[in-house]
Amino acid sequence: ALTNIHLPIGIPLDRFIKKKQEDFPFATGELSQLLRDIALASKIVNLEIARSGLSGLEGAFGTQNVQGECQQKLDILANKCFIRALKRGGEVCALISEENEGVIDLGNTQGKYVVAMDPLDGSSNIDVNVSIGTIFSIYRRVSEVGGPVSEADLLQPGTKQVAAGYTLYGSSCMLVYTTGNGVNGFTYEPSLGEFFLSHQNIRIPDNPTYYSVNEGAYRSFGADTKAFIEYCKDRRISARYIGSLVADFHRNLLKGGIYIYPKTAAQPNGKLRLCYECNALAFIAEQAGGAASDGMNRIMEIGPEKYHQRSPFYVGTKAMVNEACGFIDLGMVES
Ligand code: P6P
Repeated sequence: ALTNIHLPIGIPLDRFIKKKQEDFPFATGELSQLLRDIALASKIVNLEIARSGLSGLEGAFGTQNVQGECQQKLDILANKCFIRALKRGGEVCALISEENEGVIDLGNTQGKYVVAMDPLDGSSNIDVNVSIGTIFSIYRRVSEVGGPVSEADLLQPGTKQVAAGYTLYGSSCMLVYTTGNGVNGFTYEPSLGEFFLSHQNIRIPDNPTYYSVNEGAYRSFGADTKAFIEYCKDRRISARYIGSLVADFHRNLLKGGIYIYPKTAAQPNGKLRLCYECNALAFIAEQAGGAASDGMNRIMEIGPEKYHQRSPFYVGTKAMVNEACGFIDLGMVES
């Protein structure tokens, strides 16, 4: 009878990273260390979010970030957490963040990697207890190890990502990432202080379960996006929009669906950021069998020109992304 006792806890993240490292014969362990640094910062941010209602960390800090967005206290805390963890870990020489205008040089001249990240996305949802997330992309630096960091290090196309992922601070805290060999999800167990494998080799379902778009902006959408939304309604596809990209993306990744943030007259390039929001989720989506487009091009093939450039974003179940972009290909523009 003992044989049919199922051990509830999967393998810890550290052991999984080590095991996966063996998939890369030339791996020297730096990327593994980098992923552990991100997991550490995620645990700290998770703790601060969970108790922000009690610690006075809710609400605005009173400053604006480079985007002119009012910074929440937790945005700044998360940014500092990740910067400190990556600086101390030593593997990352530089990073860009939604919260900072230019490249942040961490002084790790021997670091082989650079990171693009949104330390806390969806932060308008913090004070109302809605899930929020961290999004990160990891690249190998193109400049000489030991030399100065270059702009080119942080303006690489998404196809050059060596790893990417997100932490979702939700009803449970999950870390989901890929190193180009599939997507795996880890659930945090606070009492043990560890992430454990809970969603092995995630594949995005083909069935079109959800469509996620802010229909409050419907009037400002192009005819193509309107046509796709009508197409979803005709097929009785359920609408789900949390207004927190990581949460909307994660639900669609597990259940099947599409997330759309289209261009509008007011935002001709959409709202989301190519380098530290779209590329990471595009990598995850593709590794899980899905797709990611700006409506015309594969997200990961766009060559970034600016750290904070925006992109229209269609991501999720491949057939849905193709249908949504297909409307655009048909050139269904406003008559
Ligand atoms: P809107 C949050 O600010 C965010 O960057 C994403 O997390 C979210 O999906 C989107 O913006 C929501 O934007 O314009 O629909 O409120």
